[in-house]
Amino acid sequence: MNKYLDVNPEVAAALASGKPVVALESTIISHGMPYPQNVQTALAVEDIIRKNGAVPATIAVIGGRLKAGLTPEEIEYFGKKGQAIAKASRRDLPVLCARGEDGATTVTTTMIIAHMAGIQVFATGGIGGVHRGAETTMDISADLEELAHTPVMVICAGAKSILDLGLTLEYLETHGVPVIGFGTEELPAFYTRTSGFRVDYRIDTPQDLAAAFRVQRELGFPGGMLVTNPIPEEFSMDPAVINAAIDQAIDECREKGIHGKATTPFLLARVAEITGGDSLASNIQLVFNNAALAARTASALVK
Ligand code: PSU
Ligand code: MN
Repeated sequence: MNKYLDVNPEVAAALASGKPVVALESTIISHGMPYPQNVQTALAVEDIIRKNGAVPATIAVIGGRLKAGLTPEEIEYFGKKGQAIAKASRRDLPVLCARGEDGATTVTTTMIIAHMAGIQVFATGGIGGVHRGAETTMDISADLEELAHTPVMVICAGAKSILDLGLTLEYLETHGVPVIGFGTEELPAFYTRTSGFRVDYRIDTPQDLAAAFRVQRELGFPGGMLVTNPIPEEFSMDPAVINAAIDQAIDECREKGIHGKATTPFLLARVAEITGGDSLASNIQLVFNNAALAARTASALVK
């Protein structure tokens, strides 16, 4: 086991006895939603994973330790500190660990720590990707690179159209990452079930997701798999409303000259503000939906 890793006892016991475990990220708590809904959602997601037969492992960096499995108190701490916690991507881990600091794990670092702990399935809301205008800014999320290298299945609701979804799919294709639609042929766009872009494969059951992931391991391929699970119909948003909010947020981001790791948190917060509680309610529901699918898939994988 890695000397910087702490696996929470319940998670360690589940892994040792071959029980299903689902990883969860902490940037969605600190940077993805406002307090207190972020904490309520994170705790509710853990409950949903348990009700669907798996053990949750929320992942974060605390005092320079890589944590697989947080206590409710630690989740509250991340939620309350919010954006004051450093957003930790792959490049941040060496210095954060050396200094004994805290970090909120993105999809990238959650995959890294999940893999170190032996967790294969990870549920979240949306992933990072190729930003609009990346032809000139070169802003491409490290999440895509991690999917190419680290063998974890990431179950999300697609990506928000704060990104260039077409270029994001091109990048994933180049790097050999299978993009699966759960019950759909189309890439979902987080708040909406459709995007106009097709996924590589449609898979309809957790058992078939588990089978494809198992073969990826047996082939000896290093990378992960991206499962995109559309938001339930009743919570999906009007594309016109959400796209107008996203366009406005991107304009403001450019005017303010925001760049680098601050871009995604700024866009997420502005879209949530512009659309009010509606987008937050949708965001929470799609995370619940992904957590349930992840728990069922992790269960199928250990069978
Ligand atoms: N997209 C969302 N919600 C999120 C994020 C992205 O819809 O919470 C977070 C995730 O933690 C993701 C990170 O891994 O932002 C990507 O940041 P960047 O674009 O800076 O790589
Ligand atoms: Mn970026």
